[in-house]
Amino acid sequence: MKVAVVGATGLVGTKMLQVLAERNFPVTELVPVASERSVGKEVEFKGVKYKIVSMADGIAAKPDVAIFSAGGSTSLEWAPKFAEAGVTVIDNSSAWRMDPTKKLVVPEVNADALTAEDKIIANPNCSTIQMVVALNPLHKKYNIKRVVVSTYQSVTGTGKKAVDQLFNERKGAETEMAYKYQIDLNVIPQIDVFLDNGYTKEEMKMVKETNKILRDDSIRVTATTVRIPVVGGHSESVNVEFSNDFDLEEVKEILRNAPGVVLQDDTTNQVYPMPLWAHEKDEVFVGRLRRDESQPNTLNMWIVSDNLRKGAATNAVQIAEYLQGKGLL
Ligand code: A2P
Ligand code: 11C
Repeated sequence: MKVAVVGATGLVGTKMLQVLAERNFPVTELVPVASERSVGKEVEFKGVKYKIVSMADGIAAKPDVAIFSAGGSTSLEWAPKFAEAGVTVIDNSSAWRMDPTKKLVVPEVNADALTAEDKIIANPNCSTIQMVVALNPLHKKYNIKRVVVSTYQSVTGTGKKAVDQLFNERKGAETEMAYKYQIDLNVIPQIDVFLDNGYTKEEMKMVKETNKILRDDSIRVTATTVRIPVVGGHSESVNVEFSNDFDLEEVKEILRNAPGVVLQDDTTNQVYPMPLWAHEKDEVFVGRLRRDESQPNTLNMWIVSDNLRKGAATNAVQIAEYLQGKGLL
C-alpha cells in the first residue's frame, strides 16, 4: 500500500506515523504531506527518512490511501481532490463528519457500513470515540435512552502550542498562550468556541457524532467538556440511562469482552482508569462502574483513553486496516 499522511508534521500526524509502524500496516511507500512551509523537510518512518511533499505532489504520487490530520479547512479543500484522483481519504478533521453522504466510523462500532464507494471517510472527535466504544456493547444489550457526560480533557487535544503553554507555565517561563487563561493549576470549562445554544462546539460534537455513529437518533445526549492540565488522555464521567434494567456483574462481563475495551474496575485495590496509565495505549479503559441510585436503570462509569491514539491516529489506522483487510482499497 502506498500511504499518504497529510499533516505529517503535526501532533496527530506524527502519532499516525508511529501507529502505522507499530501496527505493521503494509506500507510499501510513504508519502508525507504538510504545508508549503515544511516541504523538503524530512520525517522518519521505520528507520527510513522521507521528504515532505506538497498537497499537489501528494496527489501526483497516487497513494492508495491518504490519512489526513491537517485541519478542517485543508480537508474541505483537498480531500475531494485526492478522492477525485481515486485516493481513499480517512479524515481526522471535523469537516465531513456530519455530511450525510460521508460515513463517520469507529471500527469496533460501525465499520460494517463501509463500502468501496466511500472515498472520504470521517474519523470522529476524540472524546466521542472513546465514549461510543464503551457505550455500543451496552446499547446493544440494554438500549440507551440518555447519556449525561462530563469530560476532563488533555491539552494534547489542542495541539503542540497548548502542551508548550502548560509546561512553560509550570516552569514559570514566558509562553505563547493556546488558551485565553492559564491552564496549569486550573480547569477551563470551555473546549472550542461557544455556539448560540450556550454549548461549546466540542459539546455538540459529542451529541451529534454519538447519534450518527450508534445509528440511533433517539439517544439523548448532553455534555459538558472541560480542559484540565493533563497530557496522557481524556477522561469522562458518563451517566447512562437504559430502557432495560441491567445486572452490574453482567455489565462488567459485557465490557470485559467488548472489542477495544479494557475493564479496570477493582475498587478494593483502588484500580480504575487514569490518563497516567492510558497514555500510549490503544484501548479504551473503563471503570468506577456503579448503579446510579437516584433513578432506575441508570449506570455511572468512568472512561479514559489516549486521545492522540484511539481518539485520533489509532482509530484512523484501524479504519485503513479494515478497508485493506476487506479489499476495499
Ligand atoms: P506544517 O507543519 O507544515 O504547518 P497541528 O494540528 O499539530 O498543528 O498540525 C497540523 C498539521 O497540518 C501540520 O502537519 C501542518 O503542516 C499541516 N497543515 C496545516 N495547514 C496546512 C495546509 N494548508 N496544507 C497542508 N498541510 C497543512
Ligand atoms: C480537544 N476534542 O480535545 C478536541 C480535539 O474535532 O477532532 C479534536 C477536535 C476534533 O480539544
